[in-house]
Amino acid sequence: MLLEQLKEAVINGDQDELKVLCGRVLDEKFNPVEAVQNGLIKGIEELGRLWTEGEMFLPDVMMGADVLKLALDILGPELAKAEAAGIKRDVKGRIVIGTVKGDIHDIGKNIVSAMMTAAGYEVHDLGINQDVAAFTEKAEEVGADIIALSALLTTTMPEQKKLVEHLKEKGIKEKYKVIIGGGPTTQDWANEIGADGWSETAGGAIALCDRLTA
Ligand code: B12
Repeated sequence: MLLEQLKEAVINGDQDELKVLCGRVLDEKFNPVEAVQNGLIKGIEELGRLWTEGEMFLPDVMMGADVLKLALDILGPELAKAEAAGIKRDVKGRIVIGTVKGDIHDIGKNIVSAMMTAAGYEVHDLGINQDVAAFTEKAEEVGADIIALSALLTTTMPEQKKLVEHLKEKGIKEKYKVIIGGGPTTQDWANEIGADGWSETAGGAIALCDRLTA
């Protein structure tokens, strides 16, 4: 019931309801990992599906993403405690993610980033308009396993290629798996630039990360 309500709150983009439900998760000592994985994420997945099928509009997706982010902020400390207590939440790997230089689209990236966090990854989100050096420096600093690049414009896709080249030039490509995504990108583009993976959806991005870090 609570899981279903969490899912609905994301779909409806209902922040007030979400805050009440997160309060219940905390008060009733409901497993926070369960709340994220089988409640909130189900909501954003459903919203993404409805949006793809034209049954919801983009602002609905944005509101859902905001609600999901808010929930992760509220439940964050509990998720960390669950991890400390050994409740099934291993940090599966470290990911540096961001939107490439020249590009300010971040809705999809934020969804992917939130879902990566919820799926158990340690995520370092650089935000928008980030050059290749920023990705590389952060990845070196935190010992990342994966560098994830979002690009929504055909004019900014070349930044994804530049990152792979930059890593090769520095002789550190082997240390990282590079994954890419965003509207105009394709598996062919990923192959062409030597990226390690591509996904069209946020759910697919998690499956991809799981494969690459297995
Ligand atoms: C919202 C939007 C904006 C907003 C962005 C707000 C924000 N905070 O992000 C605003 C209004 C600011 C904007 C600006 C512009 N936009 Co715009 N925008 C869009 C729009 C309508 C939706 C994009 C979106 O958020 N989709 C929803 C999310 C959920 O989908 P997504 O980003 O694709 O992400 C999913 C997957 O791709 C994947 N994914 C995403 N990132 C990653 C990363 C990894 C690693 C992985 C594995 C997967 C993954 O998972 C996500 C979830 O499933 C699109 C049209 C469209 N239908 O896509 C145009 C669009 C992207 N914009 C476009 C353009 C041209 C612009 C502008 C240049 C317009 C202008 N002349 O100023 C500027 C560019 C500014 C800049 N420098 O970046 C064009 C791009 C054309 C092209 N192919 O180059 C589009 C396609 C519209 C069009 N049909 O012409 N835009």
